[in-house]
Amino acid sequence: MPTALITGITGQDGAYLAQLLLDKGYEVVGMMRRSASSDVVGERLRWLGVLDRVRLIEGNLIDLSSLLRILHDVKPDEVYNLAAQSFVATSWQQPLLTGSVTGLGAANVLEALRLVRPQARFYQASSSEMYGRVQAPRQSETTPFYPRSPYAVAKLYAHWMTINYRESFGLHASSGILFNHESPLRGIEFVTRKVTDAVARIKLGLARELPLGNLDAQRDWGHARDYVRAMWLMLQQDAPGDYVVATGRAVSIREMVRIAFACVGLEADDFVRLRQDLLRPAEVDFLEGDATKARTQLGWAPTVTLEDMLAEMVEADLARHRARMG
Ligand code: NDP
Ligand code: GDR
Repeated sequence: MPTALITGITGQDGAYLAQLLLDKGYEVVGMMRRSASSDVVGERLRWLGVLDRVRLIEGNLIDLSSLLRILHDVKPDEVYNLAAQSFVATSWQQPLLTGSVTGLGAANVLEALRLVRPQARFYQASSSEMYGRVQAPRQSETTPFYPRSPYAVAKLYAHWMTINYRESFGLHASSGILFNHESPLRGIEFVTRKVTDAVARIKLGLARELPLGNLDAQRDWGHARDYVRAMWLMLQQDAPGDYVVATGRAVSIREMVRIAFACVGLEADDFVRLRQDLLRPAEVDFLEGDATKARTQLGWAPTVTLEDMLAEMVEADLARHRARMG
């Protein structure tokens, strides 16, 4: 039975990846940072019904000694580095923390791997945010990067460190350049989940409006369950590499909001309020990925449309709020 170590197992992707690997017969070990609310941090794993099947181990991306200890004890065959300060807006408020965790944190994992477990295969959670002010109409593995936030700059450092450790030390280190992916387990601060949660509350009479920032930005949105499958596929290849994972369809925030409200028969325009303070200091206006390499080399393709995903998210948020109302 292969063993996988997942950093960031308590996040959206960590939970779906843990479920996928358990279904494939892996022993799954998740690194979790110490929290004063440890009773709730496993909520996503519980929601998927896998909390009791994973082994959780305490550590932190910015504590190299904890990573060395964990790799030494767990002896994983595969390491998925999903942990990060992942919210772009926060990265302007906490740029140094974002650099430490999202950037240097990845270097810590790579360094620990090189020293303790160089035979393990490594996955780095890179991001379409690295394209920022896009240099090509559709972004692929060969499109130059132009990061537009402290988060994206930190991810770019981690991305190049992954490539550098592959080339310098021969590590089987791959980088997935994943475009936005969502699910009912998406953090509530990200725009899709913020919207579906508001749609549910408005429908149930618990809220009357939805404050939003830039509605003109466009994103290429897929489903997290599809995207964690691409992560796993990357580590099953004989040679490591970098892969764009995307649907190839860009949709504006405005249109996404319209689709989400339509799920419950409401008009978005009646509820959306524009708020200047939700605009970002620098915006990524447009992202649309070209996942040809993932399709041809990994045999990967997305299976869920934006419409179906938003419907699933709205349903889940309605169920959550109904349960709370009793
Ligand atoms: P989440 O924000 O849901 O999860 C982030 C995880 O990182 C959480 O488990 C969090 O723990 C953990 N974490 C944060 N700081 C530390 C730390 N110092 N030490 C250890 N763990 C830490 O992110 P997603 O699941 O959405 O994304 C997974 C990864 O993929 C991230 O690296 C993200 O940047 C990247 N990515 C995501 C995309 C997306 O659209 N979702 C697209 C491209 C890349 P806790 O629960 O304690 O907060
Ligand atoms: P993003 O996701 O920044 O693309 O990063 P987010 O959902 O936060 O923003 C998407 C777009 O929506 C606009 N927007 C708003 N965003 C939020 N969060 N809240 C609002 O009220 C709002 N109004 C408009 C934003 O300006 C932006 O243009 C996500 C994260 O998961 C990263 O970790 C990951 O790397 C990238 O996706 C790919």
